[in-house]
Amino acid sequence: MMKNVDKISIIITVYNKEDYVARCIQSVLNQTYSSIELIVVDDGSTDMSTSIIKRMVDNDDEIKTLFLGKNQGLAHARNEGLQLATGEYVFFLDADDYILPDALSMLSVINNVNDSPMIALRVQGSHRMKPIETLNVRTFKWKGNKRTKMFSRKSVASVLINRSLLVESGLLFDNRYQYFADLDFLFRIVQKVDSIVYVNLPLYIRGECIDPIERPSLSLEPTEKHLKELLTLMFNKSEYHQVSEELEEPLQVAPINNVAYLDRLFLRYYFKSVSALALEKEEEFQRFYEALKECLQGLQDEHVSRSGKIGSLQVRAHLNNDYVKTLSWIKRRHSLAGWKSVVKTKSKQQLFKQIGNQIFTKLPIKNKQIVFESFGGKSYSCSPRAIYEELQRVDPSYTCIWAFNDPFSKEIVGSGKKVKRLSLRYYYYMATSKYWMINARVPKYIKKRDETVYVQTWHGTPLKRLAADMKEVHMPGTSTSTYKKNFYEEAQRWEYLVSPNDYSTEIFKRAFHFNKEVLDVGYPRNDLFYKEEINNPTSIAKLKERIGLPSDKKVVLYAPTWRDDEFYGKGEYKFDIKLDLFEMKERLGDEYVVVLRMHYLIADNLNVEGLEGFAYNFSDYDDIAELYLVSDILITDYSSVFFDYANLNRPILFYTYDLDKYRNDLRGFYIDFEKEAPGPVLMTSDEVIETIEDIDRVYTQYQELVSTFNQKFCHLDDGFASATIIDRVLKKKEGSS
Ligand code: C2G
Repeated sequence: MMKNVDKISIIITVYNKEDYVARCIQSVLNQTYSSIELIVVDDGSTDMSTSIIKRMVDNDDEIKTLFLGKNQGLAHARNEGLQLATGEYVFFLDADDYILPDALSMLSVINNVNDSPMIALRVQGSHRMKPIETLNVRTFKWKGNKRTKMFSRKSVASVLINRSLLVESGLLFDNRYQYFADLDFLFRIVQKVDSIVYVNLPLYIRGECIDPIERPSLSLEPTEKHLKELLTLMFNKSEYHQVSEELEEPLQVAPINNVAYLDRLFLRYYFKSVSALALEKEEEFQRFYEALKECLQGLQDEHVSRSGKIGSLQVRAHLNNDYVKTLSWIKRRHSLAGWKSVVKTKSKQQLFKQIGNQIFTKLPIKNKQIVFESFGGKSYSCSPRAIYEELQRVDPSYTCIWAFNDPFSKEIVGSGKKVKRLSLRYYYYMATSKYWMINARVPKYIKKRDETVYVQTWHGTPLKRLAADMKEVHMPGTSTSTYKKNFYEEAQRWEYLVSPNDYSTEIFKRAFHFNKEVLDVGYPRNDLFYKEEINNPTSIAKLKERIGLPSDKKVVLYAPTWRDDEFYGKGEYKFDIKLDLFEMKERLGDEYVVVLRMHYLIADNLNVEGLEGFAYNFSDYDDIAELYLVSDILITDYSSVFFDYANLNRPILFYTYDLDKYRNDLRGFYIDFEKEAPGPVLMTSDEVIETIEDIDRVYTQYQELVSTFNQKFCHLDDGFASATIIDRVLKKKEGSS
């Protein structure tokens, strides 16, 4: 019976959670429910967690803390916390999670909750937070076999448990488990309760794992780490049958089919994670082969027979100890799953993917064939273009393929072929080309063969934090850990990574976890600035005329970046121009025109009505490098464009109206922006206009900063980056193949 005066012991277990633990403890301190006993168990943290805990509890006698000298595992830490608990209820809270301020007081007034010995709260990922509809609180009573719903999260955190249940039965967490200690505990405890109340209110918030590579949460650890424990669970299966005779007053509970649940869980694991292990790390699979067989022997037939035809054949081969056949069924199941999804989804894309990955990748690879792609097929631009054009000049014998979303609208020079990205032909070229020269990520569903040499040119010197260096990711449709894990896996596919300067090399290696060959040769896309035949007043004047800009006006290029948290959907971002273009026209229009260049992720169509002859929308123009050449001044914000533009030694203004938010909440920066920016950092449209009116004087003031900046960021750019990359990648490889 939970009454609103019952004391709740909240047990927070912490191991190396310096990024989250303060938020977690604070969420308990903020509770509006009054009768709380907070217990913090620090399981031998070696990071700042210990000092953060000490600072937060700071001589508060009400808070119980336990600092275990060395890390002894979650089960042990939870047990230690239980020893200190005196409340009617215990509630486990993991240090990377937190609860909303009214979580416990709300529970105490919800009807159904009152008579339940176990109360489970709905858990919500912090990146999916929606406002809470308190009026529509729904509770469900899980009785009988419905109690197995309790297992789905495999965690005891977020559940209130009547402590007398634990005291009477002496139930503790089993130290042998690191990953499955909670599940083992739940298997045992659900046998001791008639029903569990589930409160469908997202009061328990699961924090995101912000470093899934170096410090993964338990669930993100690789299969081989979990597997040993899952096998132990399976070998102890008989223990989960026993109903609670050790209770003083045994409860009248209907038997619960823990074993069936465990068998199903095991099979799911066997067909998914274990099969993936067999395909990716066969030696690990071999190591567990015998133990897996023993577990399969203990399964009830009905579960196996529900595994589909090939699944059953795989199990049979495994039971017959036929390793070769088992592996071959795993491979067939894997390939068949792809074809099945083609049939199921009836999607052309799925079909192309399947033909590409399963068939084309078995064709011979063509050593003199290269796929080029920029910004996911959006443009003919950036470093892939520069390398391509140089290759056309020095060795046109290569077959070059350009991937575009809309190939008909693109014009390329030389003998390259255009192909529609994600078409069947595209999959063919991706599968059979020896080289990929690409400036952004390639979706992981496009298989890369071991023989393919993937040259990642990337697309900018980083100012804003990248990949693993970002804290929480605020982009739509992804969680922090998925984003970073995908990024990590992508970067592991690169054979070469192009770097524009030493500063980027250091960051790239760390943020991408990249330890293959860095081509630290400067940016191919900047080569043109150093080519006299391109970067001279006559050629620039011609270019200006060709693209439709008035020859008698100077050009201000406005090229801002995108905002992670302002979007319509995945990959489609909003941008609201905060420059007062009408005022600009009024004050600068006699001397200047403005070229507006939105970032390639911006989906908004710019409206330049009323600004004809002054503001030109060049957002769809292929290569920004040419816009750099024709412009006299650059206005940007946090975009990497200024690192490239700096090569031209022309004035750069930073219009950073949301600097604090962008730097502190959204991304974080690598440099002391205000100190190192090679131009004035401006907050209002008015300041931007005033600065342009006085540009010569302002630019002179920045000369010293500009030169320091250029030494640091443009020191490798010399006009030969493309040629060097061709030599280092193609010529070397050509020689050895
Ligand atoms: N770009 C552009 N027009 C803009 C902004 C950017 O053409 N208005 C191009 C430039 O080539 C720029 C590149 O896109 O260098 C990357 O843009 P950023 O604004 O720097 O942002 P992002 O795509 O997030 O890449 O290491 C660099 C980072 O990854 C940034």
